[in-house]
Amino acid sequence: MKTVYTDDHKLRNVRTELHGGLLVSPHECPERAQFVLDQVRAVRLGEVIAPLRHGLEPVLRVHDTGFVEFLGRAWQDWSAAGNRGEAIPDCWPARRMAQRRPLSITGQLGYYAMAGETSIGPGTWEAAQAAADVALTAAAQLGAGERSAFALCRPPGHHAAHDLYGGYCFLNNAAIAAQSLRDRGANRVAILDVDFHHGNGTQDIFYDRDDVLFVSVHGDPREAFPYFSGYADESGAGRGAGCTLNLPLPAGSTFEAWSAALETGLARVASHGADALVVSLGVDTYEADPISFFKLRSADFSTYGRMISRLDLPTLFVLEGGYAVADVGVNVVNVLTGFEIG
Ligand code: 5XA
Ligand code: ZN
Repeated sequence: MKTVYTDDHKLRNVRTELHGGLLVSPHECPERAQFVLDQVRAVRLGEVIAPLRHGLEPVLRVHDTGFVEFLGRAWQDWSAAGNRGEAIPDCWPARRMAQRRPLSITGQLGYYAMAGETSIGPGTWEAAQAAADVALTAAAQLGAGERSAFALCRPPGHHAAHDLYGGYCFLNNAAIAAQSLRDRGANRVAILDVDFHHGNGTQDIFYDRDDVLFVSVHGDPREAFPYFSGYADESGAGRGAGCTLNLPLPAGSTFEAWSAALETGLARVASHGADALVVSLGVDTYEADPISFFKLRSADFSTYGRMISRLDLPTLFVLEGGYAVADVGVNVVNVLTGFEIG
């Protein structure tokens, strides 16, 4: 399996994350990608190739133009306004407030943010663009006849909605890639999100569509971020009715419960009749992950890689979360090698 990777992810290296009432060193840090890359090389997964630049056109197939323009200038506007720290919002358009984009950059951060932990710094936008390019280049590998490809990208993407950032995500790499597969001729695409957190952004982007199925196994949003998305009764709307499947699980869930939910999700993917599968590959389901509450062990990641492989679909893996930094590489690559062994 080829891996698409660029050092440009290091351009996002913010100092702060709002966590537990403190500004801490971000869980989503450059070392994560380095551990994954090291493990890709250690097991000789396959060639590591650089992404091609795709520009903004494929990004704008799933994201709002005003949102993308905001991301492109947020850091400059924030600095020019005289702020000395990294850019974080402090006010949101909550219930019964005006849903209007303010002129103030601080107001715009609140307008476009779905969460407050995600600081914007110098290089955030450039890294987000590079991550989208990684996902698009990996998707093109499937178009070129590869059975699978791995987009080793950060920042992650699955919380980024049509016009929202947050949860460490800016551009939705998996959604951009899925749309590109559709635009390259796939009639139906399925997205399987195995990250611990619900992929609210991916769900949002495809919620009323029947050509892109979204299936997610995640921590019950009554107890887990993103709290306001990922309930079992969210199942799609309009033409997309029945094309979203949420499988929330309680705190402490082990691989037994998790893999049973995955089987349900895989059966739904199979019945969708997809031409290609995109896996939002977060490994924060790991028992030692610092911000999650499932109990998967490293060997379980190989097992479920094999389970996904049985769908026998061209499959694109896109890196999402996973923060037990030293183990993140082993767990990600266990999924990929499990998939390859089949
Ligand atoms: O998959 N999403 C994440 O891992 C980010 C969670 C952010 C929690 N504040
Ligand atoms: Zn996550």
